Amino acid sequence: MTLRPILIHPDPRLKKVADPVSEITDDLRRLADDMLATMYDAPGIGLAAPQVGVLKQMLVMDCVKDEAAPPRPMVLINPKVVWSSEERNVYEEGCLSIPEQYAEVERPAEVEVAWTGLDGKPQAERFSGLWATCVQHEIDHLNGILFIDYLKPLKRQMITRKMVKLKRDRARA
Ligand code: K1U
Ligand code: ZN
Repeated sequence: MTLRPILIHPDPRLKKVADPVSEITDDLRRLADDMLATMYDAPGIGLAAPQVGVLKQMLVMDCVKDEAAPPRPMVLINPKVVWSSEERNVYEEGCLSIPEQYAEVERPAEVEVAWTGLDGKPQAERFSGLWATCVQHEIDHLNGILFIDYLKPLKRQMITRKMVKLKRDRARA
């Protein structure tokens, strides 16, 4: 298992629509293991394949907050939101591709998502709370959408400028 570098915004790969997965291969299983390890290491509660430079429709997440509770690592291949609640929820989101920047984003409070598991079987589940926020944030990544795309242009530009500077400073170090 390998920790993969996480792309930092702005990067053209974070703005592309990822390709559907057509076959579950050993390479894809390795990618899922690497993504989970990279997510836990960051630390984060979710990670989408484009964030590690792989333009495939796959995401991982684990939103278990209680440290005494067992972890619940999930791998979702070709996930689709098949139902959204009318009720909406505001959550202060972060993103591993936009480090140390947080902003409130409003999304449906509950969603039902259908996907293919690593075993190739179809699955579906209704998510609420942090799980609902996270799965929508990650599915957005698969469609080239970042949480800052929901913010006012001025705030988005300010964050983007900070990220350009962060990347420049990291490249110099
Ligand atoms: O997709 C990503 O960049 C991961 C992102 C997921 C996310 C966070 C908050 C709301 C929606 C989606 C993160 O994991 S940012 C880090 C984070 O939220 C966190 C880190 C350590 C402990 C708990 C949370
Ligand atoms: Zn993100």
